[in-house]
Amino acid sequence: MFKDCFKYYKSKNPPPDLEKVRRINLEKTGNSASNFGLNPVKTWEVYELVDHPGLIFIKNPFTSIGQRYWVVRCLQDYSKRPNKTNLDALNLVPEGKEWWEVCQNNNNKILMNKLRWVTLGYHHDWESKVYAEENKGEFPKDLAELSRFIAESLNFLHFNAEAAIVNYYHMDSTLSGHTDHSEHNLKAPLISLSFGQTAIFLLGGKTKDDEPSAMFLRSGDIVVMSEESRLCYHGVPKILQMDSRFWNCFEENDFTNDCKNVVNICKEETLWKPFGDYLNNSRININVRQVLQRGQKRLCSESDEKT
Ligand SMILES: O=C(O)CCC(=O)C(=O)O
Repeated sequence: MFKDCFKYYKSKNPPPDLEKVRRINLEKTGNSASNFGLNPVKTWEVYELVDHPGLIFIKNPFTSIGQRYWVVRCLQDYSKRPNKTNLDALNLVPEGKEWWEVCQNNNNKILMNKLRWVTLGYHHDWESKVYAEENKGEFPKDLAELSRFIAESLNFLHFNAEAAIVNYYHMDSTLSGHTDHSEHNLKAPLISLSFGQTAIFLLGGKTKDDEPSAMFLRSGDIVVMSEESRLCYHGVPKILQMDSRFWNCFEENDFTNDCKNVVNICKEETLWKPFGDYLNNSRININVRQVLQRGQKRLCSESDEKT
């Protein structure tokens, strides 16, 4: 095996496909881990589940301030219109106002607990489970870059974040077993980021008859579903309250980012407090997918199909 591989890369004619070479020195090219609130890639603890090939688990590679950054983005920013949320159908947020702002102004805990999901980029259609070109918003640049950085660090090259579901869980929330199969590109991995309270995550097989494995997803943990596990059943039967507050274990770091106001909130305890209070009883999961095939520019719209 080793010999064959050695020969492959040594060959002059034909030359090897250099895309296959794992880029370990990502810090030296463009974005560095610290731009995303991540610790250096070489310090990451990366595991692949023996019973579930393709299921990659990265044990919290985020710094505390990095965790805070993504939590603030999910609560304060990604929840804003025109992104879609489960609240749209309920008419609870007055026109021209935003959910987080309304909750903070009235200390409205009931409204705060009502946000269950936000969709970004190609919006997930909960009924048809079909993405459409006409049902698409802008995908946040910072989240797209973070996702690409994680994917490339694991040697999944050319990952484009085109759709995401942000799930907001409270202590009694669950997510039933399902597969994520709406994406045209099922070869690209699905990247899942967890913040806040701990989830029990179940990962099964291709059918509901296969017995699932249970694992904890704690704040900062990353799960990548690729290859064989990409189309496996998974769900969240329980959220557990944990004493540890991973987002408060401050270390010295030089976190900077284009979203200066968000970084400022993360560094200033009084500004961070409402976000920390939310997280004490909640979990946030960001689930990022690539929808299109490599080189594909758009989805066929219904009208294209009729012509
Ligand atoms: O919350 C999680 O960890 C899983 C979320 C999920 O499976 C989904 O959004 O499809």
